[in-house]
Amino acid sequence: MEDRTYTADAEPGQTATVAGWAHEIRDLGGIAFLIVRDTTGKIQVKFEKDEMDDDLVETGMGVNRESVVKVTGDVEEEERAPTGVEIVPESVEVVADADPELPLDPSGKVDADLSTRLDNRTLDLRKEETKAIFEIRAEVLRSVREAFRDLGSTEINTPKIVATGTEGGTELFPITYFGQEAFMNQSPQLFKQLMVGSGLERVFEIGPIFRAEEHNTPRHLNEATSIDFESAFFDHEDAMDACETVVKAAYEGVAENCRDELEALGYEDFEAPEGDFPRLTYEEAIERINATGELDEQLVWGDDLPTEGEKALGDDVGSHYFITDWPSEIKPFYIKDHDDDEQLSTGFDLMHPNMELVSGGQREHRYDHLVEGFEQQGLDPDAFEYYTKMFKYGMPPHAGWGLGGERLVMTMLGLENIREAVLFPRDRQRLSP
Ligand code: AMO
Repeated sequence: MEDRTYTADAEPGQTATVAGWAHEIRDLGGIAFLIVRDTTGKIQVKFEKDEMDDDLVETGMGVNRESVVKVTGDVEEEERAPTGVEIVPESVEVVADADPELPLDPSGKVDADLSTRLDNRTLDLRKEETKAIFEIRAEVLRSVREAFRDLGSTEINTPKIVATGTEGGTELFPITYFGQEAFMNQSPQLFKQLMVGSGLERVFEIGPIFRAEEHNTPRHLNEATSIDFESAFFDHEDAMDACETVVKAAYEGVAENCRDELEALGYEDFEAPEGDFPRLTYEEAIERINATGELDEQLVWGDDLPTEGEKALGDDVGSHYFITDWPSEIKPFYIKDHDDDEQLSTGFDLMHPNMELVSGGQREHRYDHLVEGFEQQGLDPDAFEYYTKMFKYGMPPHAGWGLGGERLVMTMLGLENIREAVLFPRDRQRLSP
């Protein structure tokens, strides 16, 4: 729009046109205020009824809240105005009227439950705090991309419609692809691995993953954003180093570039995690969980860590930490075992004290071992020939990981529900909007 001034840029002495939403209308008798809100903030528009044209006052006062308005007038200094300036209007135009019955109140005075908020995201993101979450999410993705580029990796995009799954057969969403059965992809795992054997060597991808998980929890989505990394000539230790760098970069980017958003969310002392993330072996992890006495039954080697166990350990460690050296039997076929102990895998998880953020590991790059791994996991290697075949033509040792984008934002901001970090979440109940 021509000649539009953002509310944050309106300077005293200027004649400006601001455009935005009617945030509030306050009629105090002889004087009245219309607060106009745009993406940069709010500005007060003052109506002195005796001194102004009746039509102008009527238009200004008759605006329904949340209508889109355009106001032109002189910007003046006014100490008592919330931002220290106000507009004395020459013209007020209602550009798009809003129904007086709003499904939720963007001024935040009336609370709305999460479901109502998700049904009305447009209005929900007019609230400063909700908008702040998505500005921060965008900054997380920006800084993560930059960190990946600094690590010398190339961004790739791999197919989301696939013929076979990788992370487990029950969690796939089937679709029909020109009369043939296909699936929504659960992870770019196999494709990113194929690219480390290409001339690219080190790659990353930020994209959707689809999981037909039945459970409906505050930290699971059926469509999530996976931040994936994979590098040739990396072992699991190198992959953990890269993971630590990228997670810290996300925090540092937010601390540096999202001060207003953090303030809107009430964070006074947001800090990026310092020091190295501790690396505990799986064995140490189960011992420490058992020692907390929080579980009814003691964990034994080979058990997956239950949510309460992760929580007890997280409280005990108190920072981000890795769990390494998992039993091979509970890690997927593509994870390589330690050379000197095939019961022990190079798989690792990065944990936030409250939940798992990342899974990764060094990969099995030897063709024979890989095909064997498929068979052991009950998968038909022939269905994955497009993948296994490339391991016959010079596949370097490699390692990588996948980080849940929403979980990163959720844990960073202490959100109670992962859905708060997704514009339009997909879960058991929610397929629209
Ligand atoms: P995994 O299945 O552990 O590993 O997924 C990696 C990370 O993605 C996030 N995540 C989810 N977030 C929200 N809702 C879900 N349903 C969901 N599923 C996963 C989690 C999790 O830690 N191919 C491997 C990664 C690798 O080895 O490179 C994989 O997909 O934060």
